[in-house]
Amino acid sequence: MRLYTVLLKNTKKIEYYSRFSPSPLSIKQFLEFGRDNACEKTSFMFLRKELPVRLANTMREVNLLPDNLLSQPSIKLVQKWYMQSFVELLGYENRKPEDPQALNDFLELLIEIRNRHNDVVPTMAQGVIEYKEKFGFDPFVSSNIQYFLDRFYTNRISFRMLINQHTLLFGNDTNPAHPKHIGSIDPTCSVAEVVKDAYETAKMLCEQYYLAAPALQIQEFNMKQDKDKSIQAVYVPSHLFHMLFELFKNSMRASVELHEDSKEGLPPVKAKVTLGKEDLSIKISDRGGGVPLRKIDRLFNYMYSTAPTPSLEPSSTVPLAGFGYGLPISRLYARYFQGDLKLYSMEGVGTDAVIYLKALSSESFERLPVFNKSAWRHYQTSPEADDWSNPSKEPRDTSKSNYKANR
Ligand code: P4A
Repeated sequence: MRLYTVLLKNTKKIEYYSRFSPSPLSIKQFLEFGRDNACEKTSFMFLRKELPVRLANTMREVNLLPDNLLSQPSIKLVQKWYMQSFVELLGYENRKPEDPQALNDFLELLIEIRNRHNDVVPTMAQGVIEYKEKFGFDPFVSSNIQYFLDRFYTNRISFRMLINQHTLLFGNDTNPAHPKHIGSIDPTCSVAEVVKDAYETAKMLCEQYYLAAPALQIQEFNMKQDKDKSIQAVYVPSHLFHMLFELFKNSMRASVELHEDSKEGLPPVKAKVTLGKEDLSIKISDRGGGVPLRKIDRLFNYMYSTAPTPSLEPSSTVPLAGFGYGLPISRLYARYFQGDLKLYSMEGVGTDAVIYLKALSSESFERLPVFNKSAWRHYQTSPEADDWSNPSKEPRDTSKSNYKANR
């Protein structure tokens, strides 16, 4: 086939698959499917449709980004990876699930795709840097990027979740360290253990860099199960670790930098794990001096927190940078299964960070972006005049002719 025929065919396929909405699964469904004699054929038949649907939905949305951003080489590279993976998955549209070769090839392909997409996050970040260097910080483009990357990275988290479940359940790489796990899910995940684990890992980095680290105090309140029973969740421990590790790095950095020269020593970082009927909540509290409310949003802003120094290497100079995309992506992990991550800071004293998870695995449905008219509209709106007053312009000095037109 000639090149444009191939391109036309792929465009048509993306259009076709993007018209389906992704099918969200709950942790309970992941668990039940993986537990009772999981069927590779069933998984294959679900994924050969669902993975292209999820890819196509996000690829349509990439195309809505501003041209100045889309034309950056890093973004082009990411688009190429997505297109290649999409086309490779289409190769299974007509394969027979009864053919063991098809199942094996499919499993290999999923591993290849996972590896191909390993560096999507730093590469997209590089694209944002390239854009910022050429065009500067633009609040309108920043809010576009915020909306887009939140959806794009959520899609990526979900895509990897599906791939990991399939390869862990049906590959020979079944997790020998965690025989109880169902794919990447721990049906009896001890939350306090993950808290300790994330703390210890952050502590090592903190001590390397600052030669000191705050202590940890953990408290548990199990208000649902046996009061003296330590709190368990049905959850993906790696997701929980990712979020907690990020929060501990931030708390340690703030604490050490505030108390470096004080004689009283470092105040401990406190973790409180609670379980109610609906929520499982984890609070990480520090006395690191806090962040003023005005600056809290910036901690979650992709464009703002992308360092202007272009370097794709892992920043070995500041091991506790804790930044880049740590917080915004941690919040996406929490929201992915219907939870959330919030910062409550009191300037001058310290910060409480709370991770909220659903207590019930039957309520933890994947929260997935859908490409539709409403999403499309988000990229079309032009910057308008603010509909709230701007304090810096008031009171107006009517003696001089400095009235500002509203539009
Ligand atoms: N106070 N509190 C936090 C930070 C400061 C904080 C902070 C100065 C700011 C930036 C940063 C790391 C820490 C905290 C806990 C959090 C988040 C912020 O979860 O104590 O990295 C750029």
